[in-house]
Amino acid sequence: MPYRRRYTGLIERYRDRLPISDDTRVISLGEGNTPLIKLNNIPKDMDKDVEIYVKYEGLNPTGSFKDRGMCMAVTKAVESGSKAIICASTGNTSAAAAAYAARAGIKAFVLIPEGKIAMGKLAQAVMHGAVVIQIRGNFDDGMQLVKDVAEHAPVTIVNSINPYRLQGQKTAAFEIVEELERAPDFHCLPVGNAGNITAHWIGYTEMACSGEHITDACKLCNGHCPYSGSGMISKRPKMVGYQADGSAPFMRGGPVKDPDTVATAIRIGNPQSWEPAQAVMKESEGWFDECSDEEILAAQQLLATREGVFCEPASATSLAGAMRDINNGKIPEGSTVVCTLTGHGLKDPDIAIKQSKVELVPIDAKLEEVRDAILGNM
Ligand code: AN7
Repeated sequence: MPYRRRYTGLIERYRDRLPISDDTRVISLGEGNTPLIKLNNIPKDMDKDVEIYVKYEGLNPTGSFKDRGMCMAVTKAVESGSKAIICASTGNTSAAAAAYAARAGIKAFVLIPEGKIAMGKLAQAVMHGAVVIQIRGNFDDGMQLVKDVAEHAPVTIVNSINPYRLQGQKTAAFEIVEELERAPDFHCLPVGNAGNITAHWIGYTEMACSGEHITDACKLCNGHCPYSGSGMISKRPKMVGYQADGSAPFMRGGPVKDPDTVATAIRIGNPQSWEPAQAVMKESEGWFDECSDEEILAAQQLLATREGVFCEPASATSLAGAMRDINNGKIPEGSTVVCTLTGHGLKDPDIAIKQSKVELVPIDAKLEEVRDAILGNM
């Protein structure tokens, strides 16, 4: 048997491309290495000649892409001697922060908007022993409070304003390039704070880097440009960011006061990575657009019923937008498209059940009744 190294997470995998030293204690749960699934049925249904892949980030240890960033943020927090981390969150960041803090043996404080967080995410934060602080306010209020309180208490912020978060998250782009042996033509993501779309651009840019700082966004790599001189890819993708229409500050040209959407993960009105995301769009020649809640839920259901992939509502925004732009020709036929599915469908079971048309009426536990139930639905 050939010796194969056990996969132990993205920090070990990409150690030479991350700000990690030999004696750093790595806090990992085996994050990364997620499947890039080629859609079989949806492109056929659309009658379009496009290759659509979904990067299923819901298969990370806590069920979202946040684990990529959180392993780096917590590893660096522990390295610097921090005993506590803090974040504001629409749910997934708090779940990841809680889990990685538990793993590291430090404390996690999480600020969440009252009543607007999916049940699975709340369960995770509670289960991992985080101190959960519910505020009468939204994510944006929580983010401001976190910034303020961090000046008065010995806590490390692990929201994506922590630069190590984006360093971890850039590795998703590495994995995609390694699998496709090139960059896709278009990379579509749901956008909230715009940290993840920025992180992907850093990743692609490092892979395209031929030794010089070629662009403004490229400088975001902070000198961690291991591909320097190699130029693994010759072309970077156009980055496309989709927001929920009730929560679309990038489409309105500035912060939105009372953001609202069924996709609670991206219910964010004042994106923390505003400037970098604008640079990403300019450099990649990509664009922002918005999707309605109906489009988002329809795409979520389509993925589940036609492809067997269950993602949370916010995640489906990437496919909802991509399908519209494929249909209207903005994404032309012949393109290779990657849509990031940021979180697992099990995060938000309430939404799934609520939109389901299946009637859960019990029948008698008798052969005839079960047989009729089957034959009546063939
Ligand atoms: C499933 O957990 O901001 O554009 O506090 O959970 O990088 O903010 C979540 C964001 C997309 C948006 N999809 O990513 C939080 C939080 C899912 C998410 C996003 C989030 P960014």
